[in-house]
Amino acid sequence: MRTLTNDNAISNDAQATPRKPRVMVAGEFSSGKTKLINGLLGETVLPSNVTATALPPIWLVSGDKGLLAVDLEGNQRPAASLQEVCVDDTSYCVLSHPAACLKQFEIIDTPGNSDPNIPAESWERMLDFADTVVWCSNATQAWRQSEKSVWTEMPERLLNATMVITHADRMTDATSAHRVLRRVTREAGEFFDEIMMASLMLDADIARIAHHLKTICKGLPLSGGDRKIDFAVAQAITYSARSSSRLDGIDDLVKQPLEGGRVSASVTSKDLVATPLPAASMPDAAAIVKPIDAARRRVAAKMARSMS
Ligand SMILES: Nc1nc2c(ncn2[C@@H]2O[C@H](COP(=O)(O)OP(=O)(O)OP(=O)(O)O)[C@@H](O)[C@H]2O)c(=O)[nH]1
Ligand SMILES: [Mg+2]
Repeated sequence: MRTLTNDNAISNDAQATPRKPRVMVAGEFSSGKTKLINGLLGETVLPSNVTATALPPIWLVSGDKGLLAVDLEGNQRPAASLQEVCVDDTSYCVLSHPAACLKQFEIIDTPGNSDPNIPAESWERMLDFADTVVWCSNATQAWRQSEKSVWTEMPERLLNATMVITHADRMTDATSAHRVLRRVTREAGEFFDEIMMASLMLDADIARIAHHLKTICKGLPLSGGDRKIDFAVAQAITYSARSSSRLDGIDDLVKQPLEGGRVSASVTSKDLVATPLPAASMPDAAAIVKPIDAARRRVAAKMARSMS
């Protein structure tokens, strides 16, 4: 084990610079949370499509590659790989990585809120740390009742959230995609500042989401609770080209270019109103953005004032 150099703003150093914004990625089981995060990181850092074994929440911070596990009492210990982490007695893992986006904001990957293998408490406990939430919902069954139940209980300070309707490439045509988008905007609009539809198989859609996150993180009130992480105990990680198990995760770093999807399906709500779309193709336009309503702006401004 070696001590990691760490440019993570959450550090043991009380004199450290103000911490970075934290984006928690949550949503239904298998909705694409981890796929989105790997896309933002630019490589397959986390194991996606893990069905056999559950993983605890994973908090990604900027720094040399390293991993530690935090137990339910808050004790930290080094971990060599995600494979050795037991979900039952781990509150969350902290994984440091030099990806560019982590220099601007931290990301918290969470188990699916509807995952039958993991209690809801496992992801809900991470809400306290989050400054904003990206909620992934699969376009083929977007905004289920279980999602609405979660959001009706969401703390007010996190109603600055973004919804990403994933699997847009599974939509058969533009008309169906727009129908889903309109319905979700109507039914879930009150909970989200922005609603985007995207195929996570497309670099362009990932780039659009990354741009959106960088933009919102610039003025984001840091309302999440504090947490000091002692990186001196983190286990340094060596990337290997091959993995002995698909749960190795960060040891399983075969660089994978994002696959191409059939359809690019990020569109703006403005497009929906103003631009008739050719029935057979999707526009390669900016993400769907629901205008932030004035009340939300007031809450955000109030929070910013109270934090300063
Ligand atoms: N076609 C398509 N497949 C996607 C998309 N997003 C995710 N997937 C696939 O959906 C599966 C589940 O993705 P994950 O990223 O593991 O989903 P998750 O939300 O992290 O799942 P849990 O952590 O198990 O709840 C994987 O096989 C992904 O490759 C998308 O936009 N389009
Ligand atoms: Mg996942």
